[in-house]
Amino acid sequence: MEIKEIKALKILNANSNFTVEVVLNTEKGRFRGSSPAGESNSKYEVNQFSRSIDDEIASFNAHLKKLVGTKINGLEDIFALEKSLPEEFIGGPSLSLSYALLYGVSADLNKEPYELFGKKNNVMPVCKMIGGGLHASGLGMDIQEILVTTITNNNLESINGTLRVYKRVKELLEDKTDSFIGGVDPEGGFISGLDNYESIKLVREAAEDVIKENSMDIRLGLDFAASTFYKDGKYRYKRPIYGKKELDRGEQIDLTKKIADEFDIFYIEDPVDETLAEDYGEVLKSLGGSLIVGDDLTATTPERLEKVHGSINATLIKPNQVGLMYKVKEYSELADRFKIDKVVSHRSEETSIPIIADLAVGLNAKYLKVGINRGERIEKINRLIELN
Ligand code: 2PG
Ligand code: MG
Repeated sequence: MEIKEIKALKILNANSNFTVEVVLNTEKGRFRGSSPAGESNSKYEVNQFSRSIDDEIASFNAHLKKLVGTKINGLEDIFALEKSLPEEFIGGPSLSLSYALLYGVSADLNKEPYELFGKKNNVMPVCKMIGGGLHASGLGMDIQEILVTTITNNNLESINGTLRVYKRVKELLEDKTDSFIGGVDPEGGFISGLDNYESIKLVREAAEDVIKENSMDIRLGLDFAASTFYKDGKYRYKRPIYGKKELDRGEQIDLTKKIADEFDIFYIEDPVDETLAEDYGEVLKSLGGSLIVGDDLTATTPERLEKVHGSINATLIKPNQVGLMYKVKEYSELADRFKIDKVVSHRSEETSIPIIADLAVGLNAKYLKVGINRGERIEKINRLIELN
């Protein structure tokens, strides 16, 4: 495939902030890649832009002009191009370019994007029910996400079950609170107005209702995003869970165990501060039957996973945390080597391309973490259905 024309432009992401899109023309047509952003970011992830977005795009366009005429024939050529990019473009620009090239190359080879990576797997969605933390502008729970997944080998069945719980959560919120008027966060999670404990209890109740009606195995998850409320050595809850507002490290580990036991939590993401790998390890020791998931801890960065792999048994893969697809692939292979389950994930400020569904399938991830409401999330869910 030859790059005939290529340019970068400013577009809006799904949280009404600007990001970069790369538009590529080849003899097969026009292909677009764009990069998402996060509202709660890890200190270990790359910055999306190294200067103002307008300056970044102007400078990136000057670089892209030099790529016209370049031949890209497969994944290895994309990786080589990534390695030749000046450091200043690593982040939003590099990932948008790689995504556009992934689409262009797969069309050229008459393949689906996931086929460039490998094996097709039956990936199950992990979906957000209720949002809090920075995703709810500090107005809801301290915990960032209450999630639901199902244990089945059929992803359409899984999407169905998850959707049923989501709709039941909505009904229960309507019944039980006066303040709920249907609002959702950028990922499609409801903003409940209930505190942490009551919100988890409500999702448990919704899941039980669906389990009873459909005899499905439905599991609950939490993304604490604990770094967002860890300040000066204490976890500071606005809405205490078991009566205490300020928790030290040991108390947060105990709280995680207690709440996981009480509500049978299967998936536990970032329960402690991102810098405290040994505390993840403590959680893993006592809750090893659940998935202890590193996100802010690991930031899709191979060097981080090398360091902390012993303290988790699952990890998110968010390509824009590292900005380069060759690093994403390296990270994914490293996770396999350490026998760590992989969860490819959306960001709060997504764009509308469904590429992460292809990546989840191609990288042989167990799960795709994604919202089950809002158009840009539904794009990914629908692509998963298509690849079933
Ligand atoms: C997370 C993500 C996605 P953000 O913390 O797991 O849910 O949120 O994109 O804001 O980092
Ligand atoms: Mg997270």
